[in-house]
Amino acid sequence: GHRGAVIWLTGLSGAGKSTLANALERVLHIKGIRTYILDGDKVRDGLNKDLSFSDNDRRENIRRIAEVAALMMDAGIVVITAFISPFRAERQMARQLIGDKNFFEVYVSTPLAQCEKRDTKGLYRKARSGELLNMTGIDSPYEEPQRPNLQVDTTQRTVEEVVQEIYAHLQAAALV
Ligand code: GGZ
Repeated sequence: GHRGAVIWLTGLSGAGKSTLANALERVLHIKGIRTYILDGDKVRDGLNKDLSFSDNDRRENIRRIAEVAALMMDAGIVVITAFISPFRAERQMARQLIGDKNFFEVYVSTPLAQCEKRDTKGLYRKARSGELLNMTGIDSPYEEPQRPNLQVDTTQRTVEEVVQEIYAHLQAAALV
């Protein structure tokens, strides 16, 4: 089989990370590539049940996810992670743990205004009204990647177009 890799999506809540992860997985499956998506819904309800959205718990969240992704990659799986992962230092730590040549960081840079307009889960509204604390982009920081492997914005383009672009870059990097 193919070798493993980690495709690390980072960006605000509502930026489109999970949607892109799922669409990318479909494209990779058609090519016969084994994948696994790690995202908040699965991981924060299970492995990381004990973690909040404080800065320190977000760091621990990402540390554990990076470790799990590294193990799955060693099993030959192409892992797609979809976490806000707001801190540069932890994303850098993940890159080092996984190995630069196996790690592909995609910054899903949909602007806050657009994410807030979508507000799929009503979290931004709650954060604005003070009902929800520590919301990324409102009262909790997001450190933009300075040199991601790829930056994509889903505002002006379809999910399929963006996924084709990601796939082309993964191929160019010999990751898939
Ligand atoms: C950010 C929050 C928060 C706060 C709940 N801040 O859009 P979603 O709902 O489905 O994805 C968000 C998810 C973020 O979890 P992560 O594990 O990706 O975050 S981090 O990498 O920073 O640890 C959002 C929901 O959880 N959510 N409260 N306060 N997002």
